[in-house]
Amino acid sequence: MDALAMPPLTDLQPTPDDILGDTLAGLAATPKTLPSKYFYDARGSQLFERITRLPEYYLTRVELALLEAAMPAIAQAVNDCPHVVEYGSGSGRKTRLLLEGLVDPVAYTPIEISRSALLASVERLAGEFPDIEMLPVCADFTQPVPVPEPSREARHTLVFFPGSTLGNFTEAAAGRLLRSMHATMGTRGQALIGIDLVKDIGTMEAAYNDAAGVTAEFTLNLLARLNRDVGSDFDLAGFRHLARYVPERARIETFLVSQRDQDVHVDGRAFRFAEGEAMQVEYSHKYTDAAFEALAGQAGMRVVERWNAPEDAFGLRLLQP
Ligand code: AVJ
Repeated sequence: MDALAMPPLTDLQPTPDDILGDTLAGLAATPKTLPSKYFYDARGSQLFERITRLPEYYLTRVELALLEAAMPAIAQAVNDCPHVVEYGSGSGRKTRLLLEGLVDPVAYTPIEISRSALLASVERLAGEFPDIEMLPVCADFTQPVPVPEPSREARHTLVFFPGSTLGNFTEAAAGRLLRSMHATMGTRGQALIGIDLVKDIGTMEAAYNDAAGVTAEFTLNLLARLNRDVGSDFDLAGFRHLARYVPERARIETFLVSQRDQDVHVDGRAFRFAEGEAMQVEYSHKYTDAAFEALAGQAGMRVVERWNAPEDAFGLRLLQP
């Protein structure tokens, strides 16, 4: 595709100052923590793509099959001529199924923190869907995001939030996010949300502890990314990936565990890690119907349709105000 045909990009990528501020705040907290949104630099997005093809990581495979199987019913339940706004669009593999199946989508706005993943996916989708206006936004969607106006008027907005990305947020943060989606889509809008469902612990833990070690590499890449973007001096060999399911909180909790006593320096400040100290870097919440409905309700929305994969391995929910 030539440069002129490339859709205009709204670039609100996190600045080095944003990343530095979050890093300093997280390292000063007890216990230490770093935000999982910074996993997704160019390399992090590539590693995540590899995760989605691992035998243990059932989420993507099951959701893609569910989306394909349920698409006729989804197209019936979703109002015609929507502006599709996707949060955390990544590689856009699920988007293709959705845009193909919906009735006359007018425009597509992917919101993605990883500029390289966003540009690659939108270039591909623009070639496949020449009649759908592409309005990519590179941004951290936990911050207010201005959603572009399509040139042809859409009848309503469909928020698309697959992948159980919602699970990366604590209950309070997930509530804020759903409320901001509610505001984005307005009173006539709808939201199609993918959620991973509570199941046996072995299956869930294996998905975050793959035998090939790709997930460990993905987690450790956060430190490499910070070293590059905020000038920290994390020693990647000094930390180890740990992911375990905590039933009381219905979530996978992922940590980087310090392998020895060590100091890490950021912006002229030193942060001491003890041997065995666990820094929290990601949550992946798993849902029951009751828990998800309560979350939607707190954000002023209700579940109007639900589709589950075989054995309730994964769910898609359609929400309306
Ligand atoms: C981005 C939410 C789809 O939490 O399952 C995968 C990210 N982290 N393996 C998830 C992730 C480790 C993933 N999502």
